[in-house]
Formats: sequence, C-alpha cells, structure tokens
Amino acid sequence: MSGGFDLGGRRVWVAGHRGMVGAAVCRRLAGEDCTLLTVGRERLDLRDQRAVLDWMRDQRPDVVVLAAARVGGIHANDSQPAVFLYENLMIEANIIEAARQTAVERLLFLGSSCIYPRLAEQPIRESSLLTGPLEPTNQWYAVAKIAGIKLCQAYRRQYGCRFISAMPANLYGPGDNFDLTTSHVLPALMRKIHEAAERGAETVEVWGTGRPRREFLHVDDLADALLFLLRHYDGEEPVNVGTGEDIAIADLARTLADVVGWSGRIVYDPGKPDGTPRKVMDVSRLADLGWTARIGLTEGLASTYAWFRSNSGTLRQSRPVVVPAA
Ligand code: GFB
Repeated sequence: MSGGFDLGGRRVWVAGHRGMVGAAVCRRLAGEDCTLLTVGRERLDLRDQRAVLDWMRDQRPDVVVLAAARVGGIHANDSQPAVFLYENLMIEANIIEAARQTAVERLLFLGSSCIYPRLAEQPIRESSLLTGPLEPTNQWYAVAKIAGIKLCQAYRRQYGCRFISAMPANLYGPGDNFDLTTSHVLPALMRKIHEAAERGAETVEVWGTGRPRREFLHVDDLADALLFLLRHYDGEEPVNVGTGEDIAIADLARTLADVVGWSGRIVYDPGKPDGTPRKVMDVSRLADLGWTARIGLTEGLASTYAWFRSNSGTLRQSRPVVVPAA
C-alpha cells in the first residue's frame, strides 16, 4: 500500500525497547530510513513526569511507539494490582502529555485484548470497549490501558494530536519473560515442558482447567502491524491486532509438547484461576486497512522454541517489568 505517513528521516522513539514488544519494533525499524531513539531505565524513569518531559525536549522524537509497560501473566496481574495500575497510568500519562508538549507528530499506544469486557461477544470487536464488567484478575491493568486509549482519544479531540491505539492479542516470541510465576501462559508452558523433557519427567502442571481459549500473536507480526498502522491509520478508534484464531490452553499445551518432543501427561490445577473464558478478537478493521498476520502458530512456536533453546542460559528471571526497558 502506498501513501500515508512517511517514516523516512523521522526520529522514532521506541519506549520500552528492551521488552519483547519494543525489541521487536526496533528489529522491524532497523530496515527503515529513520533514526531510532532508545533510553534505558538507568537514564530515564518513565514514571517521573519531569524527567520524561526533559528527555523528550532534549531528544525531540517525531514519532513515539509507546511499548513500555508493566506487564505479566494472570498471577502477576492478580497479585500486584497497585503496581499494575499505578505504573501503567504514570508511564502512559507522562509520555502522552510530553508528546503533546513537544509536538510529536505521531504516537502509537499499545493496549491489550484484556481491556474488553470479560464476557464480550466473540470475536471481540473494538466497539465492545466499556460495554460490560472486566475480568477481575486483570482489571487493574485493563483500567490503566483503557485510560491510555482514552488519553489518545481526548488528546486528538482537544489538541488535534495524531495519537492512535492498537490492541494486541496475547503475544509471544523471542525476548519473552520465561519466569514461571510472572510470565504469560505460552512461555511458562514452553519452559515447563522443555524442563520436563530434559529431566525425563512424566507430568507437567497446567494452571486452571485447560478450557480457556486464547488468541496468540507472534511479536514480529505485531511489530509489522504497528509500522503499518503508523503509516496508514489515523483514527480515534483502537485497532485490534491478532490472527482472529484462538486455541484452548489444553490444546496449546499438547501442541507445545509436540514442538518440544515430549510425550508425557498434562495435569491440571483447578486451584489456579482460569481468567477470561475466551478472548479472540475480530481483526476485520485491520484487515480492511490492508494488514493480516503471517506467522502461523505452529511455525511461531517452533521458531520461538529454537530461540528459547539458544538463550535459556541468559533468560530474564522473575521480572515482569518492561518499564522502561531495563
Ligand atoms: O497468559 P495468561 O497468564 O494470561 O494465562 P491471561 C492464560 C491462561 O493460561 C489462564 C492458563 O487460563 C491461565 O490459568 N495457564 C495454564 C497458565 N498454565 C499456566 C502457567 O503456567 N502460567 C500462566 N501464566 N498461565 C493476561 C492478563 O491474561 O493476558 C494480562 O492478565 C494481559 O493483563 C495478558 O492482558 C495479555 O490471558 O489470562
């Protein structure tokens, strides 16, 4: 597709560049004719309003990809409600307001499919936002992310800022958090099954009933979609980014067992929460704009497992934080 916003010659700040999403966006931007800006947490605390404004005044980004966030799986969300709410509110409010003050041309805010009501009609359309109660295990994170979407909308209406929002499905890929207490399901099960295969263990424990259904998107597909949206989308409504296909957690576990080559038994722990029963998004808005996902789940799991095997010695441990790209 031609036309649209030109990234050529622009200064692009990827906030959260050491997280899984930010790193994928940086890889994707490497082939573009733009100047990539990044800053680590040792130099800038994104929760500090004054520091964020000063840094942006100094660096003058034209484009911001807001991929910095406190993220984690169902247990991390459920057990650290204050941290997930406060840190995400601060990071997004500071960056969005500083982007207005420094006349950033385009900003892309990343939400999550968990912003939608727990029992939203499936597949979930963008218009489902705020039509029903949230899933209790991640309501804190969801409220913060909904506030970020609303900030982008409000800044468009009041100040004419060209700020947009994308809502990714459950993400996976290289650079994920593989810590068993704070990670999302896919990296957790990949690691558990890999370690079971190495130890010759006969069982692996899966939290909950195995019945919930999730939609998984490879992070490289997400990065490609985000650049597409920066170029071709300039609207107030959030845009879902996913494959439009979901899988039961029990089937994900079996598929991962095949990828790893382990033939043991999966056991379920119904004492752990299931969370939202089903989360699959309607991705027709993005498809109508001209973008669809390319990396199928089987292919994505195989390449992510290859990455895991070559990096398992240096993986992040017990840190759900991508704030701001440590
Ligand atoms: O990926 P996950 O932690 O988050 O869990 P959500 C998805 C499903 O997998 C739940 C089950 O039903 C879990 O109970 N599950 C099974 C496991 N075994 C495991 C395991 O070993 N680890 C984990 N983590 N889950 C998150 C939100 O919800 O989705 C976040 O809490 C964010 O805020 C993210 O929105 C995308 O999909 O339930």
